[in-house]
Amino acid sequence: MAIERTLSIIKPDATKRNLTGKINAKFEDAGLRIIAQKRIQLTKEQAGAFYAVHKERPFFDELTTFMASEPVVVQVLEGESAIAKNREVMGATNPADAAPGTVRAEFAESVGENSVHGSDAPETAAVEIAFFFSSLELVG
Ligand code: DAT
Ligand code: MG
Repeated sequence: MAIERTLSIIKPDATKRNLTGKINAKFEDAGLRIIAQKRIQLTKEQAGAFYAVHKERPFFDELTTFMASEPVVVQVLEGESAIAKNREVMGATNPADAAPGTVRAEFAESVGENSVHGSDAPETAAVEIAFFFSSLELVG
């Protein structure tokens, strides 16, 4: 067990429905601390760079168009086992499979418009945090 940092994104379907506060409450209730946060509008190119790992997937165009469709809130969450804990709070990628009480079970609209992103491993968390934040913006 260790204190970790993970990159979270509150996606366009959720910012559009004014759900940022409700989602943040779930993170904080789970013991995750929001140590950096900003609201930004991604271009389709920036969304593509962030999700480059998925560029060969059939849903890549849909995903990047969606991520650039409305503002997103990017944030860094810190806490004990923050990467796995955040994935637990998020729930499964497809909201139909997400456990009750998770962000995706409560708020996601579909597998594509699923309200939140969370890093999946320490290596990807480091790269994804650096994609959006400088070290001076991380106030733990
Ligand atoms: P996660 O966001 O749970 O880490 P992922 O990394 O497999 O899931 O996929 C990244 C995003 O791509 C996911 O949040 C929504 C979109 N996506 C994944 N599978 C999809 C599908 N079958 N159809 C449409 N969008 C999909
Ligand atoms: Mg993923």
